[in-house]
Formats: sequence, structure tokens, C-alpha cells
Amino acid sequence: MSQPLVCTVLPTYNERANIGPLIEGILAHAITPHLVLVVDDNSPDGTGEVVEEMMARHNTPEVTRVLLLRRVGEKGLTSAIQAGIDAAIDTHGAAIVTWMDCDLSMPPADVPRLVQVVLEGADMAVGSRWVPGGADIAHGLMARSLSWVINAAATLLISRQMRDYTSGFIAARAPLLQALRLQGDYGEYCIDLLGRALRAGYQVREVPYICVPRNAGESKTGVNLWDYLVKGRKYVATIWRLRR
Ligand SMILES: Nc1nc2c(ncn2[C@@H]2O[C@H](COP(=O)(O)OP(=O)(O)OP(=O)(O)O)[C@@H](O)[C@H]2O)c(=O)[nH]1
Ligand SMILES: [Mg+2]
Repeated sequence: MSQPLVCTVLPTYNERANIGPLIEGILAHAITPHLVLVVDDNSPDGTGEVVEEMMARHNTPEVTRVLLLRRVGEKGLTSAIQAGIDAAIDTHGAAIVTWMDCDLSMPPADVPRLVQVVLEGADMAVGSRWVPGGADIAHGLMARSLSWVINAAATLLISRQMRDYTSGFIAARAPLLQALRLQGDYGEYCIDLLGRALRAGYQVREVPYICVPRNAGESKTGVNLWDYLVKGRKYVATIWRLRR
């Protein structure tokens, strides 16, 4: 029996120093036929050019392993991931789609651990910092505490089945992603997706992973408390909307 195509969608904005090692790592650890699809919002730092170099290095006339979807005049994390999911399934026929941050905080060696859980029968696997074996050694006390509070509230109000609702490190089967489209601007899309998947009865499993510090470049989320509070407000609103 032929193995299913897995596509990893990589949303990037100014990840020039990270995207090359990330793509190399994903392809080196792949356990099935694997396509890497970078969705770059025309990053001024030249991330797209690095991806083009990777395409020249890894693609052959027989096999495409790396692709670039360059969006011009459009920006946003959630819409970038959704555009990648649509291309992965509709254009390239992926059976499983995974996605992750591109700052190397989510180790590429962990992608196959998520894929394996889906191959074994789950509809969705979620990289989790908050189950035994997982950890967050990337963030300071303030960011970790806020994340802990948000996730504790989500666990309490949405479902006790999950611990890391703001993961952003996901592998899922195509039918689930065709039924549940991403909603929201930034990290709250993940709370929303997991909440709706659990409610619809999909089998969702957490896989522990250790979130490590960003390799290079700048964070787009939080440099100060105000940034976190602005984003946190949307997270809280999403949890409240999905409460049992
Ligand atoms: N295509 C696209 N990607 C984005 C956009 N904003 C952020 N990203 C990517 O989304 C991922 C997460 O961004 P990060 O800056 O790591 O933010 P974060 O993980 O929420 O914050 P930290 O915890 O501080 O790392 C990275 O791969 C970014 O390059 C965007 O507007 N468009
Ligand atoms: Mg990050």
C-alpha cells in the first residue's frame, strides 16, 4: 500500500535565518513522502529567496519536496496557515497536514512523532507543552504564567481532554481540516480549532514536546505585557464563546 502524502505548512514572516535549517530538519526526519510548503507574506528580510534556494536544492523533476506560496498585499498568521492547508489538500493531495512556528522553537525532529499518532488513527495530534514530558523552556515567567492561565481556563471551560490549547504545533487529517476551517487572527485560532474538533467528536491526542527558545530573528507576539494583554483578550473571548 502506498504511504500517504504529508505536507508541512510553514507560515513565515521574517524568518530568513531559521527557514533553511527548519526545512532541512523536516525533510531529514520525514517518515512518509513529505512536502514542505512555505507561506511567506513577502518578508522584507528575504525569507522567500532562501526558500527558492531550498527548492533548487531539494526538488527534482520527479519529486517536489519544497514549495513557496508567496502572498503579496496579504498578511496574517491564521490566513497564511489556511492558505497553506488549502493548497496542500486541494492542489497537492495531502492526506495529512502539519504546521508549526518557523523560529525553531518547535523541533523539526518532533514532526514525525505527531504524524505517527495520526497514522495510528487519531484525527489530530497536538504538540503539547503542558502534558508530562512536555515543557516550555523558551519563555520567561510572565509569558509562561499567562499561557498557563489561558490554558487552565480553556481546560476548565472547554474540555478537560486537552492541556495545550494554544499549541500551534499540529498534525491533522485532511477531512477534519476540510470540515473545520481556521478562524481568527493569531493564536486564538488554535483554541477555536481544538474546541470545535473536540465538540464534533474528532479524536484529538496530545503529544508532549519541549518548546525551546527562538533560534534567530524577532518574535511577532510579545515583547511586553501590553502585547500579551492585547492578544490575551482575544484568547479569553474565544474560550468564553466555546465554553460548555
Ligand atoms: N505568513 C505569516 N507568518 C507569520 C505572520 N506573523 C507571524 N508569522 C509566523 O508565525 C510563527 C509564529 O510567530 P512568532 O514570532 O514565533 O510568535 P510566537 O511563537 O507567537 O511568539 P513567541 O512565543 O515569542 O515565539 C512564525 O513562524 C512567524 O514567522 C504573518 O503575518 N504572516
Ligand atoms: Mg515562536
